[in-house]
Amino acid sequence: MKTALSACVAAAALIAAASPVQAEDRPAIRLNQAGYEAGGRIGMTIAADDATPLPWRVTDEAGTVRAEGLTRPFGADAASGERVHQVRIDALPAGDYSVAVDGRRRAFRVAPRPFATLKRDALAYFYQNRAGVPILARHVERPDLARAAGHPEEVVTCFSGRDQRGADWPGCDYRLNVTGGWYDAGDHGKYVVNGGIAVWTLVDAYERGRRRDLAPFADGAADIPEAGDGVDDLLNEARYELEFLLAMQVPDGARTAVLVDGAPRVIDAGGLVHHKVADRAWTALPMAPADDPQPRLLYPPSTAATLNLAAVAGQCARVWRDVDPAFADRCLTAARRAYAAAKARPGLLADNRFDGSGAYGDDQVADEFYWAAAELWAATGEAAYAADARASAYWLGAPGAGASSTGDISWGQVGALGTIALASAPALPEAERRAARDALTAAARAYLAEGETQGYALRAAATGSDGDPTAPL
Ligand SMILES: [Ca+2]
Ligand SMILES: [Ca+2]
Repeated sequence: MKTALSACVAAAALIAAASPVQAEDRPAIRLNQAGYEAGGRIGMTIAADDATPLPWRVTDEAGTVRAEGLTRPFGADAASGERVHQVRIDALPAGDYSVAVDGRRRAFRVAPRPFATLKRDALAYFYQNRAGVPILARHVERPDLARAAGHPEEVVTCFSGRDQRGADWPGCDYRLNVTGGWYDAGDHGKYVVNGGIAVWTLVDAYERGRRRDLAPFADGAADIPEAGDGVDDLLNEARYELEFLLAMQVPDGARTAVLVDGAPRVIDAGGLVHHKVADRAWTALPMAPADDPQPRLLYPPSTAATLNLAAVAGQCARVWRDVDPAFADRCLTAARRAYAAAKARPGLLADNRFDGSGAYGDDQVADEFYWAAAELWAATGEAAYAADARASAYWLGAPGAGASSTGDISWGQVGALGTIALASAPALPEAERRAARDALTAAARAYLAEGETQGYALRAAATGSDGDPTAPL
């Protein structure tokens, strides 16, 4: 390893020595490296200090000029720190082209569906993060991505002992079988509040496809073990996490400690949902899940985790109704229990006090309440859930609502998920569905317009919110 690394460093030094103007040689024509959609608008950004427009020209493989014009000087772009120009081309047919600007040239491709493989890669991410089962070589891109099962029998009890802030936790007298689900991105923890948004997004993609008679992951389309079982593969992958989320719910009558006024207090926690299952202490990096030597523990229930289950289990009750009615019933029961438990305990906020895992703290759970009420309303049509959704500060038209109900989405900002549920649930009153759809359309237009204010046409301004209310750690 060291020898190979040394060789690389030496080679890089040689290249640097031979290229004294390396920084200026960077391609100044920046474009979409995956290609452009045939028939769609083409945008490019040129790094250039010039105050006046520069001529540009697009030629095809035969050298025939297919488009030409002048760049639009944009000026200073805050996100990149560069001064840039922009090129806009209305459309080109599929083919290979090159663009020339100011003595520089760059090749690009226009194709009917240049991003078609992206969704497959995105879904493969979830399979490769499955806990509890071996990741099989036949389902992954390279043999070295296969691995042994991590935490194949995760039957765990509650954290006990002193936390990093000096509070003493008593543990609990029950164990839950929480085998399965997905690991978080960077550690062996399994967290409800980021599992919830991921499940919801996959199931929502299934629903949106179905409304348009599309099934991008019809049974057999994905490279997962459940391909061929008769169920849409998107639902298979989502259910792998959903089963874990359901298992994280505290049984009726069970008692465990939660944080009340900064101190652990034992309560009847039935219906609440544990925030996470994770290692007692941080492990070294890198470490394969199967090699994790740390004890695994349930961490205290939180209102946010409980509402995540209420929302995705409510969505499950609707979507699985004609796929697996028994599972839909199970989801609905869990969703109702979770929602009631969260209403009874609205102030259980996770904070950063345990070693070995991220806090995923979120001190604003009004958006989670809105999301859960919207999903349960969509699932049941019941007036009590409708009343809660309408009474929410996130309800469209409520004072202070607006961007929060339709804007940036993250694990801790889920208001827009509630609005999307309202926009699409067929059981809801048409006027309210229309209001939700109109608000979402307006938000989408605002993101597009925001892109026009950016040198690289990014749909989020350099000074905008990053979506996360708190850091995960
Ligand atoms: Ca399947
Ligand atoms: Ca929140």
